Amino acid sequence: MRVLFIEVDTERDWAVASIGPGFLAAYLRANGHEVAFFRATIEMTDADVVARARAEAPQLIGLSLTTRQWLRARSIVAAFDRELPDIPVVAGGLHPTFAPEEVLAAPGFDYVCLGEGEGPLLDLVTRLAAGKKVGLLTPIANIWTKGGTKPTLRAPFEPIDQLPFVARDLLDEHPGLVHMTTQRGCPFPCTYCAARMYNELYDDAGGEYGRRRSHDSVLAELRGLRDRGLLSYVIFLDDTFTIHHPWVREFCRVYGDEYRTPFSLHARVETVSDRLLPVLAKAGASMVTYGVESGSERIRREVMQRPVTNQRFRDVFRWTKEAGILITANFMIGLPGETRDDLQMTLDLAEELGTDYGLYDFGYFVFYPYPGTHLFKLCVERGYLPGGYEEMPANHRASILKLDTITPDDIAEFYDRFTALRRKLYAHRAGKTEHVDSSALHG
Ligand code: B12
Ligand code: SF4
Repeated sequence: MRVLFIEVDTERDWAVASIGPGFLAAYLRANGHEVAFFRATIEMTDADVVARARAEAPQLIGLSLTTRQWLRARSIVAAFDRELPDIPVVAGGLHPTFAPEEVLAAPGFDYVCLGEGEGPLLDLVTRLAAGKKVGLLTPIANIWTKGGTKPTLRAPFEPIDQLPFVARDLLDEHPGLVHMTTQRGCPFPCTYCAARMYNELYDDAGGEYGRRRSHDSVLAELRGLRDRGLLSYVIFLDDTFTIHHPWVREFCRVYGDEYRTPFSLHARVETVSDRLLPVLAKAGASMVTYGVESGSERIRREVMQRPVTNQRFRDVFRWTKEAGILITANFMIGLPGETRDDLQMTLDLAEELGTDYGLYDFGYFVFYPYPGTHLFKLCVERGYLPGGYEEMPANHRASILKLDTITPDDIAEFYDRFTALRRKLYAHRAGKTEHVDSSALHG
């Protein structure tokens, strides 16, 4: 069967397309199916996307959707419904997983995949290829059919090493700039995070969502790329690369000996130490992204479930700088319970880390409550979400919430002050030309 994956770009073209379809495509190919891919760039109208999809002659269309991508995807799929009604559409990823009823209610969406997609999508494709129906009487675990009831969930894929390497032709990478994932799942409980909700989803299904590939598997994938001359910089996309130090140390030992190709990673300050950072640096780590999120310890503790002190950020940033690794960080403003004082603390901490503790660059985002998260539920319960919020884009630059402690104007003011601070930081290090990869600065 021929499955077409479409990457739905939102405000600008992303350097890398969704990783999920990259894995799904590899799995389908390994099982004898054909895949195609294209990017619905922002210039394309819905009619353009329809024309391109028609030309690809798929038998199934698959979309991977974050909440940010949802509104545009809905419009595109409505056009499919009118123009290509015979081609079924399946959606997966975070938004369909945590807002499945909303997705299935929209015209043109036939199936939603809940959670991890390899096994469920293969089952769906096999069933459709054989001309069989999928529905109430013939359910597939994880696949929710339009008009059907919520499916059961199968346990996460094990052993994870048996998944084929991601289909890189679907990622749209710049040659040599390699995006890698070594793990799935994150053990931390951040209340704003959609990614970690997969862990909770699977609590009910049995099985642990958190899994990490073996060194052999990761190194073999890198070796294959190097041998084809395609390895000049590695971006580890794992939510927290530095979980489980024995894994990280052994990885650094082998990677450092064999590759020493520069790489970037994401980490939480609780998961690094003054001993681990030099090990990472020696292996080739050139940049690390930390989530700071708030400068208010109260907000981090009471609202975000991130009970770490500001002093820990200062220490870890200093150690990272001393190890010779560039630091980027992400900040968030506009959370429930925040006051203007909290916003000021966040701005102050960003400035302090930038001026005195080696922060090289940062991203700053206005909080948007993602379906499925704890903060989404809190916003619903407290009436912070306005009527019709589903139609408002998740753009991270302006707040859609009606909070009782700060106004949208307060948030907009601090957003502008973050913009000014970032400009100041750039001016501060003007003349330097180091490369910062775009994935490091997303929220
Ligand atoms: C790498 C990454 C990026 C990359 C690539 C994007 C991508 N989607 O892969 C880049 C830098 C482009 C990016 C950008 C952004 N990102 Co980002 N990103 C990630 C990150 C760290 C890893 C994704 C990944 O590698 N997943 C690994 C694969 C294997 O897992 P998966 O995507 O879940 O896919 C599996 C299943 O979901 C399912 N599945 C997925 N798609 C499909 C499709 C079909 C048809 C089926 C059947 C199944 C299926 O099967 C897959 C394989 O098992 C995640 C965090 C995370 N852990 O997901 C955040 C995350 C996805 N990003 C997020 C955000 C907010 C953004 C930005 C909005 C940032 C910003 N503020 O501007 C942008 C928006 C991008 C967009 N177009 O909407 C949020 C999304 C929250 C939400 N509910 O929408 C996340 C969850 C981070 C977070 N903690 O909140 N991101
Ligand atoms: S924000 Fe980062 S550390 Fe927190 S749960 Fe999500 S992925 Fe894990």
